[in-house]
Amino acid sequence: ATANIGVVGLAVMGSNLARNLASREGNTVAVFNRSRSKTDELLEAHPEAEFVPSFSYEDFAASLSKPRTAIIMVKAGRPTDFVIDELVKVFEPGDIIVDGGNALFTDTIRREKAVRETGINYVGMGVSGGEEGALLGPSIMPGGSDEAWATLGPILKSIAAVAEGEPCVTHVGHDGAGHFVKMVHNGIEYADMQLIAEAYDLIRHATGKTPAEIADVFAEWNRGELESYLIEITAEVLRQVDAETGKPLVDIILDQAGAKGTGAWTVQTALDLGVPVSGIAEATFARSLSSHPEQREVSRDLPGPDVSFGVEHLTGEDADNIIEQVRLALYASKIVAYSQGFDEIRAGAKQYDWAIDLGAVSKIFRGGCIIRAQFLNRIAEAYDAEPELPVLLTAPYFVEALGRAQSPWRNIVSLAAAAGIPAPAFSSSLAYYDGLRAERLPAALIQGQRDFFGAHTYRRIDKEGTFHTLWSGDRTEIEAEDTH
Ligand code: NBP
Repeated sequence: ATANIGVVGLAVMGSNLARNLASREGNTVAVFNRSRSKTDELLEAHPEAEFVPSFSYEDFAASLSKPRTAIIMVKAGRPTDFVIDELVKVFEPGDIIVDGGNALFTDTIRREKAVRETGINYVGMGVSGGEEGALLGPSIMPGGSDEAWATLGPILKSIAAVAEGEPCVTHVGHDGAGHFVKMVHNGIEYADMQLIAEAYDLIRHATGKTPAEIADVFAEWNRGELESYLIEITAEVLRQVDAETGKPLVDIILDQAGAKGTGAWTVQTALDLGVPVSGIAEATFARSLSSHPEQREVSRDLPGPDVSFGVEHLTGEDADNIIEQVRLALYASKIVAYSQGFDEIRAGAKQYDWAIDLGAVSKIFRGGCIIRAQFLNRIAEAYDAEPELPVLLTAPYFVEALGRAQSPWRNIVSLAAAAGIPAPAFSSSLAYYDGLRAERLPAALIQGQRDFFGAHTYRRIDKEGTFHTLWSGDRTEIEAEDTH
């Protein structure tokens, strides 16, 4: 046994993670892949890394020192179960199996329970940052037991991204907590990307600027409070020219957005938890809408507004002014999206009994991952000041930013509606914000309707108890059993 850590699955993520591990002092990395070719390719391409290759699960286990620690990086779903079954056969109590794939957190809860019965530790671990992150330093979200974290923690700290001197890894909570947080990270990523896309679309329609000119706008924004990886790469994508046609690449790419499912998981889970992540939901649905060409085709001639941007583009100061308004609307909507995402993490922690430190989570999002941004420092500060903060966007810093953005935010949402430009994430964020602020909501009327047709009862603002109006009788009110 010569290796202190192993990786199973040597496709792009696994091989990059293995190289990252091997590049750190003190690590010797055992590697294994189902089909031999990937292992051979990795060894050939990277002779500088001292890997310990194996070609069977038995040899792989024998190559690891105890407690054996192996990170699985295979296709999420059944392949992961298959590899776990094989590792359980060759590992011993006290060893650690880590799943670094994008597992659904409920699968992780199930697997942890089953593996724990063998005495082997099981850790579901979220890894964000794509291929580059895996190689150079991802943001890592491990769940699992404290015992496993004691062995795993130092290894993960050595390979994680570093933000402001701190490694982007924390022990999120037990069993599925890490994969839960990774899931919500991806949901927030969907919302952030959609908001950026809407901002681009609005600027283009309003000013007629070219993608390359709008790239300059995003590059400028990246020097301010919006500074983030996603804003940075947006500028890069908008600047790209298609080699074949000479046109902006963004105009050549088919406008149908794909998805691998983590956004949908975030929304489905939020529905189960009763958490309104409307920004993430709109972003997920916007991708779905884009990917129905047959529906879009038959809808193209539906009536639209008489006036629209594009007839006369704004120029000069007017253009600068609208761009600044879009920037503020984007920032405000982004605050809402992140607030909703952290709300889901809080609700998940409560439901599944995880002790998740939201401040620590926001800190590990500062580097390595796709949503990495300056902004995460503000979130960390908010939770440091008040760990039990019920709504993130009520933290003083965000209140100030939302105050600054008020009229531009409203103006941009109205302009988009008037011009017939879809801005679902911008407008739903504003609606959520106004819903939170409202002194009274029409939910009272809904309770009345529910009581009318289903005797679902209601509570009153002026006294304790549960009530029902005899709608089909003499319409007097009676005290009732609470049936929600
Ligand atoms: P893939 O998701 O494409 O999976 C390919 C790997 O799974 C290969 O090593 C393949 O072995 C192995 N595999 C399969 Br398929 N079935 C297997 C089985 N029954 N037994 C053993 N191995 C099996 O790889 P990836 O894109 O590197 O992603 C790995 C994981 O990381 C996924 O869960 C993914 O969701 C997650 N992730 C990806 C990213 C990203 O940016 N790509 C980011 C974060 C997380 P073979 O060579 O023998 O076919």
